[in-house]
This record gives sequence, C-alpha cells and structure tokens, in this order.
Amino acid sequence: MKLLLLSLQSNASLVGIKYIATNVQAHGHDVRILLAPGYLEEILASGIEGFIKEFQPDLIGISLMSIEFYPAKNITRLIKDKFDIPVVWGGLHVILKPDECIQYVDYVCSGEGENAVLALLEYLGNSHRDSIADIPNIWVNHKGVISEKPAQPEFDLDTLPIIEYLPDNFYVYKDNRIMNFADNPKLFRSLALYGGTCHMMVTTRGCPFYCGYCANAYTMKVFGKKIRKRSVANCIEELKLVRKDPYVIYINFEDDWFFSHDKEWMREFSAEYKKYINLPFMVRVFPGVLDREKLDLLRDAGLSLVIMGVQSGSDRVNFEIYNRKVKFASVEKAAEVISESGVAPYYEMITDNPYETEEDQMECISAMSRLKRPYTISLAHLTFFPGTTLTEKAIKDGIADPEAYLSRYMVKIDDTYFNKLLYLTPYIPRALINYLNRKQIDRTGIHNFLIAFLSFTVKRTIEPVVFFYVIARGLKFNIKWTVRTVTGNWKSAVAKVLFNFLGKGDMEFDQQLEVARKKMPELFEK
Ligand code: B12
Repeated sequence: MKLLLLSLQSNASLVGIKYIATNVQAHGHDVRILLAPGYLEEILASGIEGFIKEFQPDLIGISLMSIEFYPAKNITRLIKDKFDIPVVWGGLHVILKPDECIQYVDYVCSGEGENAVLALLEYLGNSHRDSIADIPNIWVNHKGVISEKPAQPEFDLDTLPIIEYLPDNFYVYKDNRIMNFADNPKLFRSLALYGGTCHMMVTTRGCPFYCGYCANAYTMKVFGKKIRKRSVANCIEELKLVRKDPYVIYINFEDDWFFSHDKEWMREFSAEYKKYINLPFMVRVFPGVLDREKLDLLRDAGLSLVIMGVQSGSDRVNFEIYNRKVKFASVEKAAEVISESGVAPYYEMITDNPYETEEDQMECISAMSRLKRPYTISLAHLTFFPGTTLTEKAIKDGIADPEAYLSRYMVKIDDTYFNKLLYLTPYIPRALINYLNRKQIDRTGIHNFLIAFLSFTVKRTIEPVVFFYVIARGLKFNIKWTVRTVTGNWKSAVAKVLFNFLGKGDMEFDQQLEVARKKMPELFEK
C-alpha cells in the first residue's frame, strides 16, 4: 500500500509526521512525505497534481496545527476535486477539534497517529471503502454520517522505529516543482529551522500540568496525565543515526518536561551522550522542579541552553488566570541555579492578556528586572486555543474571538508600551526600568519617547550582542562549537538582525491569509 503524508508547515522541521512515516514504512508500505510550505492557492499546482498521479497513493494524510487549518481545508478540497483518494487529517489541531475537522475530510485521527494510520492504510487495502472503518482514534465521515472513535490506548514509545534527520522519502514543492530533499540537501537546509543544523527530538510525551492557556491542558485529557518516557538506549540510537549527518551540530529536545526523567536516567544519558554524541544541546525546564544535580549532569554532557516558561512575573496572573501554580520566587531560584551552572537562559513570556491589569503588568516588569543577568527573553501573544479552560472562560466573558487562534501568532508583538518595556528588561539599567515602569495615566511624552527610542536602538545594538554572549557562554566559550553554531545558524541569525533592523515581525502568514480571504471567501465560511 502507498501513503502520502502532506505537511503545510512553513519550515521543513517535522517530528510527528516522521514518526508516522517511519512506522508505516517499517511495516512494509511505501511512504512519501511532501512539504508544501504554506500552500494556499486557488488551484492545485500542476507539480503537486503530477506528483500524486505518479505516486498513486492509497491514502493521503495531512498534518495540521491550528495555524494550518485553512491551508489544510483548502488543499483537501483541491485534491478532492482531482482525485478519488481517501484523505485523513491528524495533528494537534485535529486532536483539539475532531468534531469540526471531520466535516471537511473522510477520516480524522483524534490522537497519536503511528498505529492509527497504519491500521487505516491496511484496512483500506483489505476492505471496501464503503464499509465503515472501526479503528481506534479514527473518526469516519461516510457520506456525511460521522462515526466517532475513542482514543487509542497508550503504547510504549520504545516500540516505535527510530526516525531519521533527513529521510530519503522526503519531498518538497517549490516553484511548481517537486524535489527530493535528500538529493537537494542545500534546499533542505534553506527550509529547515536553524539552517538545517539542529535536530529536534522528543524523549517523553506528556505534561503533568494543566496551565489554563496551553493546548496540552486539553490533550492531556485525551492522552492521560502519565508521562511516557523513552529509554536512554532508544534515544542514543536515534542520536547516533542523526550524528552521521555532518551538518547537524545541535540537538533541540522539544519535550514539554524533559526533567521528568529521573536521576538514574539522567546519569546514564549524560554519560552515553558525552561518549557517543558530544554535541551541544538545549532542553525546556519548568521553574518549580528544576533540579541542580540533574542540570549539572546535563551541563557536563553538553547542555548549552535552557528555555524556561515564566509566562508572567505576577503571581496573581499565573495562579488565578493561568492556573499555573508556580510562584515567582521559584522562577528567581531557578534563574539563580541556571545562571550558576553557566547554561544560557531563555525565558518565555505571554503578553496581551486581556485579564491582566496595569498593576499586574507593572509587577511583571519589576519581577523580571530582578532576575540574574545575562538572560534573553521571548514574547508571545496569549493565544486562546480551543478546549482550554481559559478560552472557555474568555468566550463566555465575550473577550476572546473563538477564531483568533487560527491566524494570530507572533505578529505585532512589540506594539504596546508594556510589551516594549518587558522586552527591554534584560538589557537596560534597572533604574531606567523603574523610571519607565508606570501606569498609562502617569506617563509623559518623555516616557513614550524613551520607550520608542530604546526599543529601536536596543534591538539593533545590545540585544544581538547579549544574545551572542549568552550563547557563547552556554557553549563554555568553546571556539569550535561557537563557530559551528554561528556559521550553522548564520542565516537565521542574519534574518533576526535584519528583521530587528527593519522592525518587521513574522507577518508573512497573516498577510497570506488576508489575500486568501479576498480571493476565496468561501474557504472561510463555516
Ligand atoms: C516540536 C514542536 C514544533 C516544531 C515542529 C512541529 C512538527 N510539525 O513536528 C516547530 C518548531 C516547527 C513548531 C512550530 C510551531 N509550533 Co509547535 N510544537 C512543538 C511541540 C513542542 C512538540 C511537538 C511534537 O513533536 N510532539 C511529538 C509528536 C510525536 O507529536 P505530534 O507532533 O503531535 O504528532 C502526533 C499526533 O499529533 C499525530 N499526527 C501528527 N500529524 C499527523 C498527520 C496525520 C495524517 C495523522 C493521522 C496524525 C498526525 O500523530 C503524531 C504521532 O503520534 C508541541 C508541544 C506538544 N507537546 O505537542 C508544540 C505545539 C504543537 N506547537 C504549537 C505552536 C503554536 C507552534 C507555532 C504556531 C508557534 C509559532 N508561534 O510560530 C509554530 C507553527 C509552525 C508552522 N506551522 O509553520 C502549539 C500548537 C497549538 C495548536 N493548537 O496548534 C503546541 C501544542 C505548543 C503549545 N503547547 O501550545 N512546533
């Protein structure tokens, strides 16, 4: 049987789809992955049409996060116009909204896809398409009649085959041509995140927290609270394979809770990693449970950067609005530990929260200004993902547009006085932060001018320097690693500096949607 997996993501760094592809392939089927970055055209490009005609898949699978909902809806109808091939959707957005997604497609996968897609493909090989598939996780839309299916029981992650960094069945649609990435590695590197120097990997699945804004708070209702973990041997096997690609110089562990591994695991992992892999890497940490001993073990193995979600510097916002039970005192303690270990810190903040008062915002700024420097910071809009407790509340209160999460992400993040000041906190003197940190009613023209001026200049001068210093320090000032990281990432680094200079954010996706809204209004109707 043949399976075509389609991703509409803007970059070539895929994880979930690779797992599905590798598992289905390991069972003897022919699989291709096609990346059509942000495809949102009115017609099916002849290149894509030709590729499907030539491959003749028995099933087409489309992967989508919420941001890809309209592109997925569009390409599904274009494929359906030309081909009589069953289509299945899966991915985070489908897990959140299976009931809505199933309206546009034959099947949706409301949970993990590895076993579900395999079962569906084999079912299509054995049964008549008119019969109704009875497969865990797979909802069916049979001529408009919907059959729901409860989530599949969990499986042991070590039973999955190992995924590759650049599999040879990975294709891309570009300039009306389909190209194989393995045959065009330069093209792959131009579309992969960090210039194709970084392998993204997950060693656990699950998150024990129910933060009110996070999509995980909903997915954990589906998958259960238990965190599933891969063995050290299984992770090292993947890394050894990845290590063969000379361009990969950095490993990015995308686990929501990497620190759920116990000390024994960390000890064994660090020893093996140092021995066989020996590349710098990054992990995500949660402030309340950061363990110094584990951090030191990882640091010794090559840990160079940690991403820590802070979200807000106000305990009221974290506890009462985000249901995130972490006091800022724990953040301060964790920041201290991170700073002492010499690992580069990157703190993530959520802004533009309509429930936040000016007092909360001021508390947030002064709390963040107390953190040990140097550190770097990223801001993201509060996004009202469907199914989360915060979204339900915001919709009830008439505050959130239930559709906004489909399009609003990074754009115009530094529009407000508060966001600008928050972004500046790691870089300007604390006395200046205190002077600028005040309510709107107490601000004068001087405050507004200073914020605009500092925001413009700091982004173009101090920020890149601090960023570079923090990264080099995280890499223990190892010249070889620093040079390799910088040269490997020079395109993203230059793009960041350039975008900072031009004062541009990640606008492309929103603009594309606007154009599509004008050209294809019917696509945006319910
Ligand atoms: C790694 C990661 C990325 C990577 C790679 C994503 C990828 N496509 O593989 C990168 C860095 C590219 C990324 C980017 C973004 N991400 Co991200 N990312 C993650 C993260 C941390 C882990 C995902 C992962 O690898 N999980 C492990 C794999 C095995 O699971 P999976 O991807 O869900 O895939 C399984 C199922 O979903 C299903 N499945 C997936 N595809 C398909 C397809 C078919 C046909 C079927 C049947 C099943 C199926 O089967 C898979 C295997 O079991 C999650 C957090 C999380 N815990 O999920 C956020 C997360 C998915 N990201 C999120 C967001 C918001 C983004 C961005 C929009 C951020 C931004 N502001 O730019 C961008 C969007 C990029 C784009 N579309 O252009 C949100 C999504 C929320 C939502 N409602 O969509 C999450 C949930 C984070 C969060 N807690 O809010 N991300």
